[in-house]
Amino acid sequence: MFDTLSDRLQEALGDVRSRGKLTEDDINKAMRQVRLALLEADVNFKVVKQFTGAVKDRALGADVLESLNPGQQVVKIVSDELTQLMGGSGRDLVFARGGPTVILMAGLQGSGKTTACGKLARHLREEKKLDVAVAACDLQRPAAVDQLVKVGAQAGASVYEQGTARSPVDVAEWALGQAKADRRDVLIVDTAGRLHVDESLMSELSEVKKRTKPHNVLLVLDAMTGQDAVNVAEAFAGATAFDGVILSKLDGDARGGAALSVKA
Ligand SMILES: Nc1nc2c(ncn2[C@@H]2O[C@H](COP(=O)(O)OP(=O)(O)OP(=O)(O)O)[C@@H](O)[C@H]2O)c(=O)[nH]1
Ligand SMILES: [Mg+2]
Repeated sequence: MFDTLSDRLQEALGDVRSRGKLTEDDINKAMRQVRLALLEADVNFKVVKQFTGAVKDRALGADVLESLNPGQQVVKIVSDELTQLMGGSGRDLVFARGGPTVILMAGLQGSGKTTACGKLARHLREEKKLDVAVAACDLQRPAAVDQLVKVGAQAGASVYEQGTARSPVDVAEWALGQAKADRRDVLIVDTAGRLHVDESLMSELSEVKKRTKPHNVLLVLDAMTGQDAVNVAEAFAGATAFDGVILSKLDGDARGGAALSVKA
């Protein structure tokens, strides 16, 4: 998915790269191409503006144009800034010192929360050798519990569920107690989605948060929704704090710009 963007950027910088000498005009021309490439990849326009501005400032300053290979320096600046945009050093999950590390999954309906629970559980089990449990706290749809039971089992995680009779908040609290008693390393809490970021979703989430005190709240966003994912992230950020974002469905034909935009 990022391949298309990468190709377009290579193309945009092709002319600059091979030049022995560069003028401000050359930089401007190249930045116009870079801007187009990013916009076509569905990157938020504010992000694009900031990005090309930062690259230009650095390229025009600090003797880059007078250096021996200005083209390659400009390419390096673009690559540096892209890395920074993608998260720089990146953020890892926070792990609890004793007792289970709680990870709360939040997101809109169908964004990929339950699937992400399974993927994360498998990753933590296989790569970090952790004992992982998942908690079925999506009680909006009766089938949601069954789905997590299946996904959890496939990932080799224990599944804590109590059907749909109790409230999601009670199940969450109960599951945390179980995870402690069973000495699990990690508890991943699957929650219900809603069609929109609305009050009932947010109050349920904040109640679950209060009772389980998660070390990590992860917002799951559907990459296929493109720029709308950015709006959802903003709406969530306005209502409740989250520590990280999981972008689902990146294997689809999404243009990927959302990934670069959400970070900003
Ligand atoms: N191709 C692809 N499909 C995905 C991915 N993640 C989720 N899906 C599909 O998207 C649909 C919704 O995924 P779920 O994980 O059930 O989403 P959810 O957020 O738990 O949905 P609700 O519980 O209804 O709020 C399912 O059909 C998944 O198979 C992904 O990374 N790639
Ligand atoms: Mg689900």
